Amino acid sequence: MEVNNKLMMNKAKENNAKRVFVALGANLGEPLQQLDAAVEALQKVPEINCLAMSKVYVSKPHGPQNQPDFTNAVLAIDTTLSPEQLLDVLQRIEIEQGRERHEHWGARTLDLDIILYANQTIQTERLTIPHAYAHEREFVLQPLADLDETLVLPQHGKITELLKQLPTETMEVIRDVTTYNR
Ligand code: A4P
Ligand code: MG
Repeated sequence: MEVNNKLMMNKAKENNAKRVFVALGANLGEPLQQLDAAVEALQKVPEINCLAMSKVYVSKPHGPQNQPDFTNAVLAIDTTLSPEQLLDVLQRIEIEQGRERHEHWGARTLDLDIILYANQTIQTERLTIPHAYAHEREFVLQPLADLDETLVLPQHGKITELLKQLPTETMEVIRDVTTYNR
């Protein structure tokens, strides 16, 4: 089903929740199933309302090259959780889905990153929001654009402008629909 951004915006206002975008990534096991399982797990959290999942993309790893290609997507949610509470939930799901941590920027069964939390800029020991590398990653910005082309990354600008500098053609679309998950 196509995403209706207006509908999404109205909902956030109604229940006073924050609109948040979570990046999903995996390159071990069954990556696409890992992403879908993560969305299902997030839907089960009472304080989280999953609104829409972007198209799903496969691309070469940024960083160390001696690892499998990554599967990536972005999920739009509304949540009443604080950024730290949401991070706790994401890390719990990463662990429950068997994530193994080896090297920085290395292979993983599931990586869940908070890309945007409303229009807030956050810098704490545990959290950098917007995500520190979002502005230079086509595998984050293109799925964000699938969900809402008008998004702006605080301090970096419009995602459509940032995307013009990036090699989006190198990504393969493996699921060509933006889906509601309710
Ligand atoms: N942290 C800080 N800010 C955030 C945030 N906005 N969201 C902290 C989530 N976590 C945040 O992360 C380490 C710490 O980051 C967390 O404990 C949290 O407090 P991590 O996931 O445990 O470890 P990491 O792998 O060292 O870092 P990170 O940042 O998740 O890795 P990246 O930057 O996501 O890089 N290439 C392709 N094509 N696709 C990919 O998805 N991913 C990576 C991983 C590299 N190359 C890739 C991809
Ligand atoms: Mg992470």
